[in-house]
Amino acid sequence: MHVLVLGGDGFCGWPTALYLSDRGNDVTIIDNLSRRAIDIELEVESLTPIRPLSERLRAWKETSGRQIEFINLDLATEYDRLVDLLPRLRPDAIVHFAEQRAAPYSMRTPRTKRYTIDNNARSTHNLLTALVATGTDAALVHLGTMGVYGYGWSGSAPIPEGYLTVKVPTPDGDLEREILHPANPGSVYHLTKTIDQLMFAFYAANDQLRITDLHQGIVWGTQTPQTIRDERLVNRFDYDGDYGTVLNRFLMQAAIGHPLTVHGTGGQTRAFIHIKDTVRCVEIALHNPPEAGSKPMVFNQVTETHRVRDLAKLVSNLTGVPVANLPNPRREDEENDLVVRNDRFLALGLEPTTLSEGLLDECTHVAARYRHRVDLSKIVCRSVWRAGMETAEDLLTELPGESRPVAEPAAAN
Ligand code: NAD
Ligand code: USQ
Repeated sequence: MHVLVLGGDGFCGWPTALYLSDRGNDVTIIDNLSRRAIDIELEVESLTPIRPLSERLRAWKETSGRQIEFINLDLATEYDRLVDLLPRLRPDAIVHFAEQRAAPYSMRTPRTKRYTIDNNARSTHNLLTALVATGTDAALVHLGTMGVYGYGWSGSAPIPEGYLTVKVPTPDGDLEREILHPANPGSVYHLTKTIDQLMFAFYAANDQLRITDLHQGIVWGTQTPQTIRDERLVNRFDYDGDYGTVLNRFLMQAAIGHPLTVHGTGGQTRAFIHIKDTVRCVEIALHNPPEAGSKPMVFNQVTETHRVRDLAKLVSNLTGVPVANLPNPRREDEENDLVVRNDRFLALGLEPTTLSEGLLDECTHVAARYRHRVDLSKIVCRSVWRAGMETAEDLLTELPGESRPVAEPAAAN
């Protein structure tokens, strides 16, 4: 297949591009490198020293013998160029990762709220319009989020894969209808993914586009069998308060001896997936597109759920690093349960990689290796959901002398 990977320079997109290339597909990355520009804006860098994209692609050619093409294009603003490109590229499939993906960044300022909506909604809509305008019949796989469902809305009922069957009372009796699960976004970023869902529903019905929406949980881990082949292929590792996600942040914090930054009670339950499974799930979705004319297919791309405080306790027990309960900069339920259906990927052969000490070790070791690159002033989350919300001071101002070894379990606080 010829696969376009939109956002292929990012944390999920880069390992996916390499994996699909390794599996014999022709891959073209489209990316405007905006994520690298946001690093400069926030004055922070990936913990791992990611190389410029041209160097990454050269290294991949040297190690695998395979070529990945790159086109620098802004999906949100360069519609005409996209329309010119699609008939030339003639993709069989498109994977769409190209959005601003950090909830805290999306809540940071009025400018970042507006940027997130503009960038994400326009990128997705430009893509859909361009597919129709050029008659490109490619299967589209989009990376959505578990956060479209929100947390706690369905109580103990398992969250279905995208659709809910409801009864609509009418004077003539109840009508049974299948509807998109009600949207309950918890941030402007999550809101963009709920807007994407509506666009997909419309374009699948009106133009018969074949669309799969992957409602992915929080991705953790760093390396995949492809990115580990050469240091120049190393994947991005975000640890800062805006882009770092919870488990990778805890593993990085453990590696440098920084208290684990639990927001509030840590009673938030979230869904997780390892980066190695992200790339496999995308491949499975690419091979199993919906029929033209059917509604978008939704997969819950998650392998397990965990409560934040349990993750902190696990990492603390493994490393001896204490847990710090900080004021929560977000507006979110302090405690929620989460039960998620993921039958579709399991039925299609996904063998889940679940949290294990080995994988936690691997990630902690990556973090320990690059600990000298950590900027301690970027660790505490300071983007608040409403003006005036309390945040914590920096917990450390100097890097502790030595890397913390991954030790036998010790008591957590
Ligand atoms: P990322 O920020 O590392 O990568 C996104 C890439 O898209 C970047 O390389 C960026 O430069 C590019 N991009 C953004 N806007 C663009 C535009 N207008 N035109 C062209 N390129 C553009 O994010 P990620 O962690 O790799 O996430 C990828 C996708 O997966 C996102 O859509 C995100 O919402 C979704 N997702 C991520 C996670 C996670 O834990 N990382 C979890 C669930 C879903
Ligand atoms: N949290 C902490 N301490 C931290 C960081 C986070 O307690 O140091 C808490 C947050 O308050 C939140 C939970 O951990 O309750 C998850 O936060 P996160 O930053 O790991 O994840 P989130 O903001 O939900 O976003 C990430 C990705 C996003 C993706 C989403 C999947 O950045 O792109 O869509 O995970 S999901 O959460 O399933 O919707």
